[in-house]
Amino acid sequence: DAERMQWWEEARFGMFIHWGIYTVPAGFYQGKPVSNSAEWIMNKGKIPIAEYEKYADQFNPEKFDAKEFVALAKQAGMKYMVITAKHHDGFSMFDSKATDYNIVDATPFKRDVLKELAKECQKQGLKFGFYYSQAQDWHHPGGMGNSWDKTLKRVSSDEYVYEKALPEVKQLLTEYGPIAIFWWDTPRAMTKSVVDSLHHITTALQPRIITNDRLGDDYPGDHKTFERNGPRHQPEARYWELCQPVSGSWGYRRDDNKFKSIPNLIRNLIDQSSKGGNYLLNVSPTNEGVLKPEAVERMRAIGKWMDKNSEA
Ligand code: JFZ
Repeated sequence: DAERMQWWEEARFGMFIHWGIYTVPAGFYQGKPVSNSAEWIMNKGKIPIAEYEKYADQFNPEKFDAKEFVALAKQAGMKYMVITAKHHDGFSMFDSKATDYNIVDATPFKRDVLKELAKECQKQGLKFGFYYSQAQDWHHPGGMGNSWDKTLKRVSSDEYVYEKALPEVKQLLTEYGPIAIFWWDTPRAMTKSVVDSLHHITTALQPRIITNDRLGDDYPGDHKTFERNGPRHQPEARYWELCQPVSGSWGYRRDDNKFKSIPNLIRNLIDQSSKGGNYLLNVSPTNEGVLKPEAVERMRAIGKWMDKNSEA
């Protein structure tokens, strides 16, 4: 186990990417800003499924270049990358076989960005992994979390997992090369048997995979996850990670200018790593597929600091 965790323990710094069709409304619904992180807009704005689906028609991030993203992460000194394969809104950012509600079948863009990033990470020597919202799915009638769309004809959560989550997880672990990390999020009350299945399929298909602690109660995973300004003291856990957005929101919203200062980011990195933890710093690609210049500037500055301070 220690051997499996070795690269992760030495990595210290990774890139988190929250990207989805919520970058089309980019924090605004019916002309008004919707509070909270951009990827929650469907929930916070109580947007009906049929209406939210239309954002997919407008999602065409033609400036996206996987090579540039991976190179930027590398240059910043990051050793791994974790991207949202499916967030709570239920939209699959890859060529899902389980649903047409995905980036290839439902957008004019038609490119599998996860495949592009997986290939590029392998080429440039970065570890690659997926964030996957296993419990919340506001688009599927068995997914959890959607209490506002009364047109949803409810089915059981098990049905959702067997129809969508399990097949998608299986696909992500078999068609995208070596997957270093599976990052679960927001556990909710699902039956023990489906949670067990999600866990077993993940470790069976990629035995060296590293998982976080957000699958469900019975699964502490390999490492603990802390959020934003979470504990900065030395936690008891041997393996832990602090995740934080570089600005105010995980997903891109056009009014988000709360970029953390460069000294603050460098201090956070030193703080985590000196206490034995990893720092997963989130960036938010826009609906054009690029990062805001403020984010790029910060990655480059961290990289410069790394170069200057690393031993020859
Ligand atoms: C979750 C998501 O809901 C959010 O959109 C984002 O993806 C983030 C990384 O994870 O939000 C959480 C989950 C757990 C805590 C806080 C926010 N927590 O434990 O404090």
